[in-house]
Amino acid sequence: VAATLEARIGPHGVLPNIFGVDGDELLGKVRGLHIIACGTSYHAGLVSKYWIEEYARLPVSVEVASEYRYREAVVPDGTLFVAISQSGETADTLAAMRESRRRGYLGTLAICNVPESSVVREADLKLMTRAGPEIGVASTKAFTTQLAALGLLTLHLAQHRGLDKARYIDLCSQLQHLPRAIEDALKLEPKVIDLAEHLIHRQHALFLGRGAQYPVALEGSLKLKEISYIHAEAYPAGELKHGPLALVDENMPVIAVAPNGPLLDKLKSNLQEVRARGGELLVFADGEASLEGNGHRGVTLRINGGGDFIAPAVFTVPLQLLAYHVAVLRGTDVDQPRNLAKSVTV
Ligand code: F1P
Repeated sequence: VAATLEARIGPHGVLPNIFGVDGDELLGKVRGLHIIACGTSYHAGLVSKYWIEEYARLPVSVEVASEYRYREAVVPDGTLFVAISQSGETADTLAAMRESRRRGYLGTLAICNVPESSVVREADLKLMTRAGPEIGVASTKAFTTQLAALGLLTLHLAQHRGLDKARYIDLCSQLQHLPRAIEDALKLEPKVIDLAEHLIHRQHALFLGRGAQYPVALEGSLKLKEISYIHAEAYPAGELKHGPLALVDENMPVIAVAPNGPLLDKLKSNLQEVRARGGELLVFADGEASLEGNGHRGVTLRINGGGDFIAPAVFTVPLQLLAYHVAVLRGTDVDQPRNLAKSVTV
């Protein structure tokens, strides 16, 4: 993450040449974004939808490449096509990007980890993540570096769109602080191992999040199913009562990602609904979030989120560690999960 951000934020904010070339002219014309990706990269795109819509006030749609490429999407004028891919060789993402050429986009941007990949070669603008080689099949540092890159893109667009200067500077300093905040989150590992003990004999798990932490809950559940083979689903917490609550009993652990901010009270009432049905709660809570007064008796892990903007990237790390330690305790092959390939090129 430090490498991805390195030399891309100056004293007055995000530098215009974050794409390697000056992308200012193109970015100045952007009136909306279509973000296309698969798997973990798709979840990174979903986080950025919350960021870009809030700070740059531009409409963003995020779609898996395997759907997008086979349907006739409507492309409003001034829409930028964004492909996110760790490898830059995922077949659906590459095909979607090629398909986008005849759909009238303003231009294409690749957010990718491999400079010589097909997706990067074919894009107009390139924003490189600098994660280094991913050893395991399940993406981990690809995700956090994609969030760092998408954070840069968000701030670049926000500046173009006239975000309040003080807020802009606050968001830049949060993003600069991200590597340190992640280092701190890694120190929670011993506590995460204790949490992992709660899941090792489970068949199912339910993840809940709100706002930009909802895609983080999706990613946490994907990591758990990929490497520990526990069936896991993630929902926006407000959707609980629209169906998934029927699954909650004492055999269903519920992992909640609890940000600090306006959505906290809403989440607390969702947790209460789980508690009332005997579900075991594992709460990943911001260090400053007050969880008192909701009858919550589950296990809580306190995380210093480092600010509202970067918190999704910081909370990701203990969720990844949770999946990792559950898998290790269950004895599955963390680096090479069954049935999965690192790069899906067909
Ligand atoms: C997309 C992806 C990964 C996942 C697995 C299969 O890859 O779904 O997120 O971990 O390796 O492919 P990419 O387009 O980001 O390289």
